[in-house]
Amino acid sequence: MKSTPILVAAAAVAALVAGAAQAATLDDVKSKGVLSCGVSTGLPGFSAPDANKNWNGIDVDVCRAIAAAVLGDAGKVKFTPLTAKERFTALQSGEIDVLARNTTWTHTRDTSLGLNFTGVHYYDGQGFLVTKSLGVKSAKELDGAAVCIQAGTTTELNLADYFRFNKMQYKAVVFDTSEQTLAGFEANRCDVLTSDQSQLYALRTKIKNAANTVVLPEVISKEPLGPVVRQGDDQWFNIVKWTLNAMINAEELGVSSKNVDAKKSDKNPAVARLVVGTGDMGKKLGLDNDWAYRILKQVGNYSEIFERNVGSGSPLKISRGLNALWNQGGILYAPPIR
Ligand SMILES: N[C@@H](CCC(=O)N[C@@H](CS)C(=O)NCC(=O)O)C(=O)O
Repeated sequence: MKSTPILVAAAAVAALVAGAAQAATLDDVKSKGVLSCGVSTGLPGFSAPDANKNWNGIDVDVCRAIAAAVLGDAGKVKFTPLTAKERFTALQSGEIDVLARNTTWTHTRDTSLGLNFTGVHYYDGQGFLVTKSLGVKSAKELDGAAVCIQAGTTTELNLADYFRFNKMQYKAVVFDTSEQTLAGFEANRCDVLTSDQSQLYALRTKIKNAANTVVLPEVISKEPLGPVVRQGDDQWFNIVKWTLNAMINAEELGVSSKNVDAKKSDKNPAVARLVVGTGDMGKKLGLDNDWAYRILKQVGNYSEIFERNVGSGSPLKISRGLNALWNQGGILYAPPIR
């Protein structure tokens, strides 16, 4: 078939876009001297600014770990707060280098947006928060409820599936940020607030009358949350993926921010590959061989980032559950560094 001018032009644009997508993010980040990380507008435990405008959370620590690996300094991160609706465009357009914003890995997002999920740093699932006075014990009793929800999320899609499948009606009351969603719930604009369960715990820490609310037992979806990059830059994809894997493997190997210096002389070859970079593990990523040492020294292993942000050392007090290591009753399993 002979190509029409329009087809030729379209192919040229596609080639340009592909070329742009292949631009080395690693080089960009190094020349900027800072990592641009897309986070939420404020979600305790995941990504939220404190009174001094310092960002904290498990997503924030993933950003810091990448900066430690790539730039040598976990502090060299510029955080860009994004609503659910804005987040993918910000990554596609190059405004951010990586998205770490409690974002669920789904088929559609991984295939049709020009983006790639690099792994899972928190296994979540969608739940429901109600006031005790509603007198409801199960989500199956929510027929006819008004539901506060955030736009542009998997939450919206799962809610529609769940109610349709269970032959129930609902009225969606839709907001753009979690702050607005919570305010809507507290102002009785809805009977129920639904979101990822971790976020219900996070929001509960902000509710004035938290003791009058209850999280219902049903978990209606799988929400594997992970960092996202653009398609077409395999080196950057590898760096983000192995930053996460380094933190998980470190927990498994008993290496933490506290003992990483002592572990430099450990006899276990797996520990040496991680903290000394034996086998040129850093070079294979396009980094230096101290990449993982810096992640662990400056940010910590997975257990440290979990506990301080969402676990026992945080107001959320979430137990490890599914997010425990595979050999400790959970499903966290990182491929080996070798
Ligand atoms: N994991 C789900 C939900 C993500 C989401 O945006 N959840 C809201 C519910 S609380 C949130 O985090 N808001 C934070 C914000 O407004 O910036 C997804 O990827 O679609």
